[in-house]
Amino acid sequence: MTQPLVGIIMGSDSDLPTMQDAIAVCAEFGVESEVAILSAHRTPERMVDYAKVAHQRGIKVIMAGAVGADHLPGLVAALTPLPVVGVPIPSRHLQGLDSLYSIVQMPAGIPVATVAIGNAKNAGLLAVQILATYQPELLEKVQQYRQTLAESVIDKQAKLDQLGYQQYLSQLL
Ligand code: RP5
Repeated sequence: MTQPLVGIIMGSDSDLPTMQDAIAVCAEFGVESEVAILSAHRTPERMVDYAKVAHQRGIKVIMAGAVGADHLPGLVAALTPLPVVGVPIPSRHLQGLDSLYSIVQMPAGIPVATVAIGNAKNAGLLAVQILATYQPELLEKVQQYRQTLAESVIDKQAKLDQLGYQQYLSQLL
């Protein structure tokens, strides 16, 4: 196993069902990642220890998922010079709006690049793209990925033209 370049952290194991999409993206692009459960409110010292030295261990970008008023992404961003991507985890009572506001509304000076509620996949892709800025092979993979996205839309159009919308819809359901 090589040195992980991406740190994927979350407040609890209950965030893992959402954050697994970020882990999967890293694996898909062949980017080594490490996964840690670090709670800003239950294990604040562990969070501080992790964030302060992550860059010295070779981590290049951190993804942090949290629910509600848990300020894990913002606090970690305050403790590290690395880019931090925040993932607002869907919450039971406020459907993740609380998580979104708590992560995205960082005051000036300490940014957290925040993705959509529950969209750990985009967090993973953003982390990969950050690494791709200095890794030409990874940049190539990102471009190939974009190409497959574009082709999937073109394939859908061709199928829609062939089937008509009613038959197309019946196959979707
Ligand atoms: C936060 O508390 C985490 O982000 C987690 O989503 C939330 C609730 O944790 P559990 O009660 O599910 O362990 O730290």
